[in-house]
Parts: sequence; C-alpha cells; structure tokens
Amino acid sequence: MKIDIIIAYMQRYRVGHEIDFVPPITGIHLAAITPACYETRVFHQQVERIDFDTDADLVAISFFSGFAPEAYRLADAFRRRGKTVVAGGPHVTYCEVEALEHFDAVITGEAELAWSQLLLDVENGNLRNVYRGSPSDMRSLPTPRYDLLKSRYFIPKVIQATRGCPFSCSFCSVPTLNPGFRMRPIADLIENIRYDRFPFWWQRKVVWFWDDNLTINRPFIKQLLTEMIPLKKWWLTQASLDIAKDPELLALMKKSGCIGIFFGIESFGTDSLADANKRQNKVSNYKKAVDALHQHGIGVMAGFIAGFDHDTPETIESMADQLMEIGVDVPFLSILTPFKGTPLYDQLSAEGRILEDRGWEFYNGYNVAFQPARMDASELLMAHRRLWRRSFSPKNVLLRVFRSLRYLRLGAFFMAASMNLFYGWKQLSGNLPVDASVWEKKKGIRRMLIKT
Ligand code: B12
Ligand code: SF4
Repeated sequence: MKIDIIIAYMQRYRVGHEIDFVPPITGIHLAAITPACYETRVFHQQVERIDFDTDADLVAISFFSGFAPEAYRLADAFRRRGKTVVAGGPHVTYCEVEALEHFDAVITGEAELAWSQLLLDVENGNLRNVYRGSPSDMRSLPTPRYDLLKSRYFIPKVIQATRGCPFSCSFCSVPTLNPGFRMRPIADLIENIRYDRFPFWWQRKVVWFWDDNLTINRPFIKQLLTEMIPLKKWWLTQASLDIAKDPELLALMKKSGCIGIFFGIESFGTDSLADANKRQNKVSNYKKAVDALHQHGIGVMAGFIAGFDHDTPETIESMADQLMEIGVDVPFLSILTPFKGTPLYDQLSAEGRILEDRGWEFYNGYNVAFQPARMDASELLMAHRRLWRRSFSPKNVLLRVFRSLRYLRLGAFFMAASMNLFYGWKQLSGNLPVDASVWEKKKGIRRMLIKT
C-alpha cells in the first residue's frame, strides 16, 4: 500500500513563507513509525505542491487548527478522486466530529500505538471512524525519516526528545495533548543527533529540539548535554526561564553547543501573566535571565502574546520597547488564540466571548477569534500589527543584530542575525501577517494554494 502524508498549511503572510526552516517533523515521524511494508511520501504544503494525481491508496493529513479550512479542502478533493483520507494532530483531537465530515477516519492524541492498526484496517477494508491514541512511552521511537525530506537549503535537523510540560498556561493545549512528561532514551537521541546524511554542512551541524519544555527533568537534560559535548553540534530548544538560575546547566549548555533558547515570556504585565496562569514567569527576573544566557553566548528567542484580559492597545504596543530593553535577540509575536482543549477556550466559551462567526483561519496565531476584554477585536488586531511593525523596524532589527555581536557566540549570532533579517525583510517588503478576513473575501492571496 502507498501512503502520502501531507502537512497542510495556509498562508500566514501576505506574500507567503516560501523559505522553509520548519521541516515537517510530524510527517517524517509518522513515516518512520509506518511499518516498512508500506511505501510513504511526505508533502509539506508550506513549500511544495500537493500531488492530486497521486497513485497513493491512502492520504494522511496533519494540521493545526489555523490550517483546518485548507486541510478540509484537500480532504474533500482527494475523496472526490476516490482516495481514502485520514487525519490526526492537535485540531482533530479536539474536533473529531467536525473532522469526520471530511475524513474517513481520525486518530486522536498521540498516534504511535494506533497508526499500525488503522493501516491494517484500511488494508482489510474495515476502517473505523475514530482511533483513540494514547501517550507513547517514547522508549522505542525510530529515527525520523530525514531521507524523505526533499533536499532544501534551509532545513535544520529537528528532533523531539521529550513530550509534555508540568505547567498549565491557560492558552496551551500541551497539558491535555501530551499529558505527563516523557523522555526518549539518551542513546536513541545521540543516534539521531549523529545522523549526518544531509547535503549541507550546517544541516549536519545544527540540531533543533522541538520539545514543549526540554530542560524540565534536570538529571536527564544534564546527562544528554554531557553526552552531546564530543559531538560538537550547535543546538536550540524551548525552555522555561528558571534555567537561568542553574549555573551548572548553563555551563553544560554552553559546552554542548547551545546557540539559542526560546522562552515563552508572553507579557510584561503582572496581571496579564496571571490571566495566562503563567506563574513561573516573574517580570522582575526577565532581564537577569536574558543576561545569564548572553553571558554564556546563547541567543534568546522569546514569544510574546497580545490580547490577555488586562492588555490594552497601549500595553501591547509598548512590548516593542520592553523586549528591546531586556535584550531579547529574536521576538516572536502572536495574538492570543482560544484553541479547543485549553482552559482559555473553556473560559471564553463560558463567557460567550468566542466569535462564532470567525472560521478556523482566524486560529493561526496572527488573528483574533474572541472578544477581548478591554478593546474590540479590530483594535487588538491593529495593536498587534503596530507591535509587529515596531519590533521589526529596520532600526530595531539592526540594533538587535549589532548589539548581539558583543555577546553571542558565532552560531548564536548567525541564528539571531538570520532570523532578524528574515523578519526585517518581510516587514520592509510589506509581507506582514495576513488578516484572515481576506481569506473569506478571497482577494487573490491564495498564491500558494492549488486549484483542485
Ligand atoms: C514543534 C512545534 C512548533 C514548531 C514546528 C511547527 C510545525 N509546523 O511542525 C514551530 C516552533 C515552528 C511552531 C510554530 C507554531 N505552532 Co507549534 N508546536 C510545536 C510543538 C511544541 C510540538 C509539535 C511537534 O512537532 N511534535 C512532534 C511530532 C512528531 O508529533 P505531533 O505533531 O505532536 O504528532 C503526533 C500526533 O499529534 C499524531 N498526529 C499528528 N498529525 C497526524 C496526522 C495523522 C494522519 C495521524 C495518523 C497522526 C497524526 O501523531 C504524532 C505522533 O504521536 C506543539 C506542542 C505539542 N506538544 O504538540 C506546538 C503546537 C502544535 N503549536 C501550536 C501553534 C498554535 C503554533 C503556531 C500557530 C504558533 C504561532 N502563534 O505562531 C505556529 C504555526 C507555525 C507553522 N508554520 O506551522 C499549537 C497548535 C494548537 C492547535 N490546536 O492547532 C500547539 C499544540 C501548541 C499549543 N499552543 O497548544 N510550533
Ligand atoms: S510552559 Fe509552554 S509548553 Fe508548558 S504549559 Fe506553558 S505554554 Fe505550554
């Protein structure tokens, strides 16, 4: 049986996002856990065309909520061509009834234990509608099928070392999507880190851990980093601010080649942090934490969210200066989004504040899908866009790049400079986050979508 695995995508920027430094880890992982008797191909719609004339027997689609309209369109098109189409991922886990209007079957939650059964049932002609996944123990996960990535210049090696996070931020689905905290065996991880059949030097050099919160279990992370030292890699991941208070961990991070850490800083407002249930963040510690990483030559990427109940247009826009003051190297700027499966969704839904007339395209992190407390939805959207323009103004981009020369190690400087210039270029060329209302009006921005 032949299987095409598709990671669906809808344009999040006005012109597009054709440079791919987001390899489809879900696709190459699903391909790896597919029994060897099946033939698989992986398509990443963000950067490549979907093959509607495929001879695959089964089409498997993965997608986030913000890309659901496109995933449904693809599924309908494949079904019209007589294909069996199945889905999984964070959206269908919480919206299985809706998804089943477009798919023959869905897998909810983690797929490791359910996927082979689904494939057998397809072959035997007795496919069920719903397969319930369960948390994988992660003890014997295979190496992702990096060989299925079409050779691209910018794709780094991505690895998922752990799943889960002990915190419970209001806007995040991780606590219900990947419950508990589970780790892959260090020997397996070292094998993945050593994988070097990539065409470009820097693809072999850089390892990006796509974990929810990699450093939570200190004995595990310290052991992993100790074993990584001789491999001489450059690596990045996502962690909580408390790592800045662990000098032994910081020293190991430096020695093992850490070039960047993503912190979910989210807000500079104490009340907004309380809205987010982000108890682990203390505004007074931000600068100290960023400085501690810089002292080790490590770059700081940080996520900020606009739209908490205590936010106003002014507090949102002022984050552009505050993130510069604390020394963030690369900012990531989102709008609060009430994903199903989160406490935020439950709260806003109970308060009647979900904007029911807004489709899933408003759930892409750059649009407003709820009624904010202290402004209206359009004011929140505009405040976010002003925050974006100020943060990626040529002045702020160049300031971040030049000042980071003073403290970042070489790999960290390359990472921070290239990301800043990338977003700065988007800003200069007018390629800003796209307003989802444009999708509804179909104003011709579907440059990357394919006629079906
Ligand atoms: C790594 C990651 C990223 C990376 C890579 C994203 C990517 N496109 O791959 C980066 C940092 C770029 C990113 C960005 C964003 N992300 Co993100 N990200 C994650 C994270 C931490 C891990 C996902 C992952 O790769 N897991 C490893 C792979 C192997 O497993 P998996 O995808 O979880 O899939 C498993 C199952 O879901 C299932 N499965 C999945 N798909 C399918 C399909 C089929 C057919 C089957 C059978 C099974 C199946 O099988 C897999 C094995 O068990 C998750 C949190 C989480 N724990 O899931 C958030 C998460 C997926 N991200 C999320 C969001 C919102 C975003 C952004 C929109 C944020 C923003 N404001 O900009 C952007 C979108 C960017 C983009 N272009 O796609 C949300 C999605 C919520 C939702 N309901 O849609 C999550 C769940 C976090 C959260 N806030 O709750 N993200
Ligand atoms: S710390 Fe990050 S991964 Fe953990 S619950 Fe909060 S947002 Fe989610």
